[in-house]
Amino acid sequence: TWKTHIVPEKNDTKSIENDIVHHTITTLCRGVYNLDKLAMYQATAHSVRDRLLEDWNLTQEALHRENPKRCYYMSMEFLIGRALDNALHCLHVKKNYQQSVENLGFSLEDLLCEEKDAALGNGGLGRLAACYMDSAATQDYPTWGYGLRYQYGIFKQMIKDGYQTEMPDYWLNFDNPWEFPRADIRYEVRFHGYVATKMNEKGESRMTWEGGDKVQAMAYDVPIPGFDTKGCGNIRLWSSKPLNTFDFDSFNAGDYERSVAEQTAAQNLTSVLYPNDNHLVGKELRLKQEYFFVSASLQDIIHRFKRAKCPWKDFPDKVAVQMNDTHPTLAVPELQRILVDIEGLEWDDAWDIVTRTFAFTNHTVLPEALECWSVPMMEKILPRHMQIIYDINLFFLQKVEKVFVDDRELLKRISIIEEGSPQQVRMAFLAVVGSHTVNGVAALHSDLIRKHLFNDFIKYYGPDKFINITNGITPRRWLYQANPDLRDLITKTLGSEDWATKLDLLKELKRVADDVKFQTEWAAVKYKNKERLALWIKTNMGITVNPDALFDIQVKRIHEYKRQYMNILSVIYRYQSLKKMSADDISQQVPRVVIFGGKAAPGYYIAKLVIKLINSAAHVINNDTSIQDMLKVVFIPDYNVSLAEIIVPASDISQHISTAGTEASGTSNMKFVLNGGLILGTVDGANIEIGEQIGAENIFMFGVLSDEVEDIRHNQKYHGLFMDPSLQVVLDSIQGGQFGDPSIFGPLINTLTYGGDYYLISVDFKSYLQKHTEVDATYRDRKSWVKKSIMCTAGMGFFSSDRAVREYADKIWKLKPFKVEA
Ligand code: DL6
Repeated sequence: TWKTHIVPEKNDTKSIENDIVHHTITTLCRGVYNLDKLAMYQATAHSVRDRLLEDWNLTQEALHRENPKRCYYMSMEFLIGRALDNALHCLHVKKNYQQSVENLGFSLEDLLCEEKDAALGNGGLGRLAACYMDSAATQDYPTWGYGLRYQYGIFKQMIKDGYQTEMPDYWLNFDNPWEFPRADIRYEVRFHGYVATKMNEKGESRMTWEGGDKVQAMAYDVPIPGFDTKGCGNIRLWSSKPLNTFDFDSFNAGDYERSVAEQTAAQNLTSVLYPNDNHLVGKELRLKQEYFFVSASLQDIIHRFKRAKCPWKDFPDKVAVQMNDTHPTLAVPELQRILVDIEGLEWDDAWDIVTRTFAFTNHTVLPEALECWSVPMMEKILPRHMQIIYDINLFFLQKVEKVFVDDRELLKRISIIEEGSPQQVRMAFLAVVGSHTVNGVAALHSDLIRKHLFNDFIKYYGPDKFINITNGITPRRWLYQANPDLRDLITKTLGSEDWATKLDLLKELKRVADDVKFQTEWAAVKYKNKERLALWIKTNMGITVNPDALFDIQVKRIHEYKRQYMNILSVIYRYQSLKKMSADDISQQVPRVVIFGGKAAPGYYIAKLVIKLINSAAHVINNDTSIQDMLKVVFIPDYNVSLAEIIVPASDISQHISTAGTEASGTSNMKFVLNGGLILGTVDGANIEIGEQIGAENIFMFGVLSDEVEDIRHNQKYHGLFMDPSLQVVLDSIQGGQFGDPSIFGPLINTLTYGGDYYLISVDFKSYLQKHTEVDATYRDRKSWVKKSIMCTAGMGFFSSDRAVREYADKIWKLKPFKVEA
């Protein structure tokens, strides 16, 4: 068949070389005389992509033919990272590619570094979406992701004079081999305009949304290879384009600028990812992005549904939509609008379809992250949706009122519309009312949203609508790919690679956790990973760190609730303690390298000051020879997915120290433990379940519990703070100018002193320091430490995103795997 002519069949090194050369000449129009690493990366990537295409086409054809129920994962963020290495592993062709590329005079590892990260996300939420796409593809679930193709991903972070500065991340500078533009898949999306009434074909009166401005959404497909399967998933990203209209009147009148203005505005819609993690900004452009995204995605889903000519009532049997946080919630009124206004269904029938289709994942309890949109803004941009939201709310409140007669306060609390000036639409409430199932992302988090955020809804709906699905991570990227030496050791020990898709098999490692030879091999792998990171730090930052030291890592978005501030305060405390010791005593200490990384939202002043304090402390500490290199501090700039792949395998301990009850789950905690890193953490998010799985003796936990937090805050407010003396000394040293101009850090220190210490650093500081002492003592006993490290990895089966996706498929989507045969 013609298929075999276009898809490379052979994966021997000679065929691979031929394919790479072929792409060099035909795709890139280059010859050997001007072939640099970037061009070689592109030619190699194209040749790998060819090999993926067969699976992609097979999968999509089979889905089209058999038309099983599908799930659509709607997410404004997909933090995918690099694709080439991942694809090579999924296709099991990495070794041969290594050889072929070498035969052509390059090193594959060098080429992998040429790829820019697809950084279309801020942090945990976006990376989770990427892990779930990997697991859905690997387990043959017919699942597509829908998102936006931002031209600028999360900004590049640079550190200048200790401060964060931001540079745009224009990741599409060069040809992107990992996306397929679908110029033929375009939908129109409307904004503004007005609502009118008209008669439909059946003679019924229907609302219609008219006028306004329209833009076009064009599809780009990003194939998501499954591991060990012919199945290949897809993320469809929308890019905004101007409609093919051009204001010739303005042009002819000489107003060229105005005639292109609309075109430019349309294009700008999907230009930039909002760089806020766990924080709402409420900008009009963001609201437009959200509607653009759900409108295009639903048009596409409905187009596919209609091809099979099923009746509308079957829609929820063919389509499950998961809303990744509230960002896609406008899909609820949008589907209702399409069904009632355009398809002519009755309101109740349409609403039944809507609520059997959608499910909603909540990822945060932080008030500043809960999306609310002002009613006037919504009325201006989406006038018909605002009416529909009012109606959804009215019918919902009427039902609630029937059960809770005369409970005015309850109605006010539970209303989708928050009274105020202006009124606001509470998107989380709209998502709850429009969904059949709502889930939190770790056991504690799900309990908290049941008890607080959604408590009134449980009174009305009962508890069953609100479930927990603890997050997971893909073991393919986060161990198999990122930690090749550990991968090989595990595979050798367990006798096969099956653990990569059945992560529970890791528990077999417990058998050898006491085996001295195995421990030695395990420790050697960790050491090598630490050397790899030390080399990166030396090469890129010029700082020498000793791989024999304890590597203590905190990498994540910089946020007050994540308490990087508490970490650096404890580092300063350690430094001061060293300064008080004799040279002999210093030499007896456990050497530490404390590594930070993470971006602060550009407008988040306090978080940016934390970065400055870390860098100022690092400067003083790293240049103080009197402490004999017993402490080093490193702030790795521009933390991203591909850096995480180097950092995570190198940790001895990592910190996940959010104020109890604030971190919904965390997923980097899972990545570190999977790679044999111990955890120093609070009783928060998924830390708790990690402790349960790996054993309390293998995790260092400290701090107040989530149900104590409110009382403590209340006490602090009325009785003032108690500043632990150890903390006071540290604050005094900053205020005394030991780390540069103290006036810089005034606002940061005030968050503790005058600001009421909302995140309870002063409360947890003492137990935090005690745990650090315990960590040092445990690290001295190398044998016991290595055993703990093995037990960490061995206990992580539960945290595979394969398990999490299976839970979504069984409990929410009612979705079966759909195996594609070769
Ligand atoms: O569920 C993924 C991830 C959790 O692991 C983090 O704990 C949580 O902070 C994060 N939530 C968000 C919420 N953003 N918004 N909106 O990013 O989700």
